[in-house]
Amino acid sequence: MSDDLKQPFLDELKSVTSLSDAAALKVKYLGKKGLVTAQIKSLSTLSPDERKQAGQQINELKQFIEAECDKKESVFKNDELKIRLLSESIDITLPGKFAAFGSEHPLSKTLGEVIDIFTRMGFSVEEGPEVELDQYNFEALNIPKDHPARDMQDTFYVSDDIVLRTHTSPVQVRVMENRKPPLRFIAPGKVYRCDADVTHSPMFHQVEGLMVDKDIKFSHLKGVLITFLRQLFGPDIPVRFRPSFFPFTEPSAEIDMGCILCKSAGCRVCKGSGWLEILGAGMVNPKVLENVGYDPEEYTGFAFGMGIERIAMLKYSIDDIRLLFENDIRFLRQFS
Ligand code: 2U9
Repeated sequence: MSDDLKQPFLDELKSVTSLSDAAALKVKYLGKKGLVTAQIKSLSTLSPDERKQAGQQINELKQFIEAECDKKESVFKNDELKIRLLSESIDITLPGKFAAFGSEHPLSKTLGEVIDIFTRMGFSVEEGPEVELDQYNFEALNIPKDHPARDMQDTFYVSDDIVLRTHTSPVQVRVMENRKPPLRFIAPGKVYRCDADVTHSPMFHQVEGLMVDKDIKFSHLKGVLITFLRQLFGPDIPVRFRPSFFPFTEPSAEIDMGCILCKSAGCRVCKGSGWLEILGAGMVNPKVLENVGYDPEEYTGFAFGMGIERIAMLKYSIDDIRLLFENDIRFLRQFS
């Protein structure tokens, strides 16, 4: 009886033209209500001998149909894959999509260069809190209660005895309190002063430095700072030292370099003088050494300070400090 089905199946197989046709044909013959399945069910009506023979035949037919349908299915699957691969092929000659690159902020760049120069001269890098005790920000540095630097106009007071540090000098005080000379380090970081115009921001960055040991002299200070400026601005940059005053250094100096914008000819930025003020420095005041428990007869030291915004503005000809903090992408892109 199963042979009755073989020829019709083969006829129908010829007209199969798709994967779904092949699947439908399989269901028609081998599905739950399929033609072959019906024959298998009817086996129970036969005598045991007949059942054995017919069962074998049906089984063979079932396997034959299964194999033929699978063959067709795999042919169509293969065709579908070929079509998909063709339609999804990638043109590797097309230009790629470029991700926009970021760039280092001019302040980070400047700060990085300054730190590199001092580390190459053997200075380590120290940090400290931005919210500071009056004691560390002023008292230890020989800045008395009535000094103009403590004026409410300049200092952000958190409470009577706590301020936002107005310089990174308290870092030096803390390090000196905890260590003995020889010391040679810089203290970079944010500082806060109540001041705002095109060249002043209430938050700005300083790098201060300190070197303390036996027999440290003003000539060491000169050597280190001239070397620093020539590494940062070029080997031919003129440098001059002018006498000045700071409560924490004695003697004190302000250091100028030849104006890089007009090559010392005189311009708007150097106010016609040909010189730019770039650093403050001096020999650490013996009172400050005493305040941290050092014997000023045994140890001497020099200290210096600079504003990173000012250096970045000069280096990159930026005429408004606010440009450094507005994060306007059109401005920042120019430093990539
Ligand atoms: C200790 C002892 C001495 C740090 C110094 C200056 C001179 C200085 C200014 C430069 C531009 C601040 O950012 S600015 O406005 N700094 O002129 N700073 S000497 O002297 C110290 C610091 C700590 C214990």
